Amino acid sequence: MQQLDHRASYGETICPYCGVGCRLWADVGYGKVLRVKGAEAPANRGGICAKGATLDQTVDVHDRLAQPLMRRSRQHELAPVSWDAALDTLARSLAEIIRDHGPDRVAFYGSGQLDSAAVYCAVKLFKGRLGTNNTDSNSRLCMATAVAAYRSSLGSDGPPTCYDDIELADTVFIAGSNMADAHPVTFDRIKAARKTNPELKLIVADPRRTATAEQADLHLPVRPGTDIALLNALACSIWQRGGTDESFAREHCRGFDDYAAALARLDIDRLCNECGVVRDNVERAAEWLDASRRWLSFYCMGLGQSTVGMWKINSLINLHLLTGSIAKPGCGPFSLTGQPNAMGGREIGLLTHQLPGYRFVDNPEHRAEVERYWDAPPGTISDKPGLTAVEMFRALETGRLKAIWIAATNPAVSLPDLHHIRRALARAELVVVQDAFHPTETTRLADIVLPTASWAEREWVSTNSERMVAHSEKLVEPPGAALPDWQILCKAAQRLGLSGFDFNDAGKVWNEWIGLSAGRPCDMAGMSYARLEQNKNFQWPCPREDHPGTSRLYQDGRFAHGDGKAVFLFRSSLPPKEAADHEFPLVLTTGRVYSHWHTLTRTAKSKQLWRRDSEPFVELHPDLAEKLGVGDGELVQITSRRGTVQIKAAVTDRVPPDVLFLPMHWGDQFAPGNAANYLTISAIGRVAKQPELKHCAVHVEKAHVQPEQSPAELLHGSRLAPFRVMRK
Ligand SMILES: Nc1nc2c(c(=O)[nH]1)N[C@H]1C(S)=C(S)[C@@H](COP(=O)(O)OP(=O)(O)OC[C@H]3O[C@@H](n4cnc5c(=O)[nH]c(N)nc54)[C@H](O)[C@@H]3O)O[C@H]1N2
Ligand SMILES: Nc1nc2c(c(=O)[nH]1)N[C@H]1C(S)=C(S)[C@@H](COP(=O)(O)OP(=O)(O)OC[C@H]3O[C@@H](n4cnc5c(=O)[nH]c(N)nc54)[C@H](O)[C@@H]3O)O[C@H]1N2
Ligand code: SF4
Ligand SMILES: [Mo]
Repeated sequence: MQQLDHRASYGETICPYCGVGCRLWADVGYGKVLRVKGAEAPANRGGICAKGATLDQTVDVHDRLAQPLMRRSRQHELAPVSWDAALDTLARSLAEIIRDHGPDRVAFYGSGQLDSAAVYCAVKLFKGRLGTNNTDSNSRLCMATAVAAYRSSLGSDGPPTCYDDIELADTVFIAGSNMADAHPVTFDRIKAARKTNPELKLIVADPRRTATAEQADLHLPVRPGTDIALLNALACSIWQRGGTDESFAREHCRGFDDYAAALARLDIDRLCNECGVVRDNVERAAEWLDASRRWLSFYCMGLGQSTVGMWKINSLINLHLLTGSIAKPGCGPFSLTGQPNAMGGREIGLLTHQLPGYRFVDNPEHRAEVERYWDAPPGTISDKPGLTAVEMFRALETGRLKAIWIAATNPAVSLPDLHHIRRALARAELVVVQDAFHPTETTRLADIVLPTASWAEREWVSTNSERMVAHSEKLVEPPGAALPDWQILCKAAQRLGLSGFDFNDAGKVWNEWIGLSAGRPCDMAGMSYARLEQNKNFQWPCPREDHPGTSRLYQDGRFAHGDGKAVFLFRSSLPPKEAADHEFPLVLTTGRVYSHWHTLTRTAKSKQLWRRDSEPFVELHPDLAEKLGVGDGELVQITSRRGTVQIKAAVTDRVPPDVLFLPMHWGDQFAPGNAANYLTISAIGRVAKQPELKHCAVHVEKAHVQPEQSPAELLHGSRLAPFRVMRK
């Protein structure tokens, strides 16, 4: 950080919100963050969105957690305690459960918002010391399908592309992503590229006419859950019109003949019928992709949050392999990472089946390598993949799992089927929550709450959507006794009597981790902490201290499978787990708005953001509104097989008549009892185990009961309303 005078200074950090990973300049004075602006950096070139620009309003706020909290029993309220008391109880309870029932009765549920040092300490503690792979993160709700698809199609996780590909592409295909709202600075870059190059075509596949779709040359309003049909129709049309790059498909890929044979059996009209997109538009999109020398695809939760999300993404990658539009500048599949360090979690192994450096728990050599590195006796790391996010909560409800340690995520808002999540947390013997704020929907249900230093209050390292690893400075002191996440994990490990956690700064943790990345696909051995601090960012792989980093993967035409080939994986359509029917005739899809971040613990603090979107709403089509006798702004009651909520109608023809869109942001604190996830289904996919947050069946009617308080009163009044569903 640069000192300007004795009170004022200025520093640089990465934005703690989305995976674009914008670098920000912050003015600091009197120990506070005063102002935030976009910095000149590869990810954002000075750009910033409204969430980033209002970050200063989220730091020094009334509900920052400054001390550990604990309750004596479930009948008592949470009360402040010392770190000693909190860590003693935590360590004693965990040790007892492990002694009596074995390590697989405890779990760590983290997040893509933990920095890399914290992820490393959590993985080392749970997998490498306690011996349980019940070590997952909210990336399971988010990027797990992308991870599984990259691995199966290309041989390893990791987007092969970079932001510089945007200006080099002839066509950009955005599938299941509302970039304009969710990754705005990258979308701005696409808009700017189109100004400079009016020939650059934009295709958007989304059931809704989003702010992103509105900018498109061609919007494909795919019926929710039917992307495989759309993507296969595109493949078939490209193949029929001779757009296949056969030499690439044969030389660099496996499975082309089988794939082509599968395409030959397809009937484009039938597929168009299934996905609800008119054939002319499918043909037009195919023609553009075929005519492009280089095309780039962006995708996010519209593909990923599905029980066949991995298959949807395999189908998209097939299109790149078919046209040879991959492993070259301006080309390739580009997953938009949701959270600021979800990539870091993937690299370091915060998914139940992974170990640091894209190693896997079911691989004996990988386990042995990591055990050696950690001085752990052979056999310490379990060979069984652990419970994933949704499975953890099911296991808590059934009693198979007894303790859960939750960090940097708010599952009492963000997991599907919230009535079930609340039952699960009520049944747990021990719930530890590590957060920067209190109360949140989840801290309220905890036995022990651990206060963390949040953005600006600690230095940290994160990896963004384009594999760019970046260092952030500490700008201000954390409140009270709050500590960085990695330090809390180390202190708890030491209380448990475990070795290997005596790091005295974040740099030491980082330098230990990158040793494990050496020689792996995400090689960061050349990014020592000192080098990162000085040069700010590098893209992996970066194997040596004199290596500049790597902007694109597979440029030599060798993919990460053992034989160097990518794989065509033809996937047939499979319907979502819960189809609309006579009882629940409409489809509910959920997602984000521009102005808010997830469960509102931060963006609700900003007056500007709150003014823009202060209340939850549900988008429904004018024809449906008319049928229900509901006007814009009137309350509707939406019911699924799991719950019912009351929300104001936003009548708009941006959604089709049989689809409702409900933002995920408002939980019980801001809309008691009316969170989107009271309705959603917890069905998960077979391989990636990602829940189907984008699709469930609902019934809707005009609401006849008015709520007692509006969400705005709840926020700006001094008292927060009690939850409707209390723990037992
Ligand atoms: N403002 C803001 N930005 C964020 C976040 C935030 O909370 N707020 N969160 C970050 C995180 S963690 C994530 S994961 C990303 C998410 O970023 P996105 O995935 O872009 O955002 P969502 O709104 O969840 O969903 C995107 C779109 O998927 C569409 N969709 C629904 N069903 C289908 C389908 O079956 N097929 C297709 N093709 N599309 C479908 C929805 O209509 C929606 O417009 O955003 C990141 N950025
Ligand atoms: N219906 C529906 N549900 C969804 C989605 C959807 O599209 N639809 N999307 C899913 C996706 S993709 C995601 S990523 C999840 C996101 O869901 P969550 O991860 O639950 O959302 P956040 O509000 O980001 O939760 C982060 C928590 O960490 C706290 N926090 C902030 N800074 C720090 C810190 O430095 N350290 C610690 N320890 N805590 C901190 C915040 O106060 C907050 O409580 O939601 C998922 N749920
Ligand atoms: S685009 Fe994403 S990373 Fe950039 S300022 Fe906005 S929220 Fe932050
Ligand atoms: Mo996400």
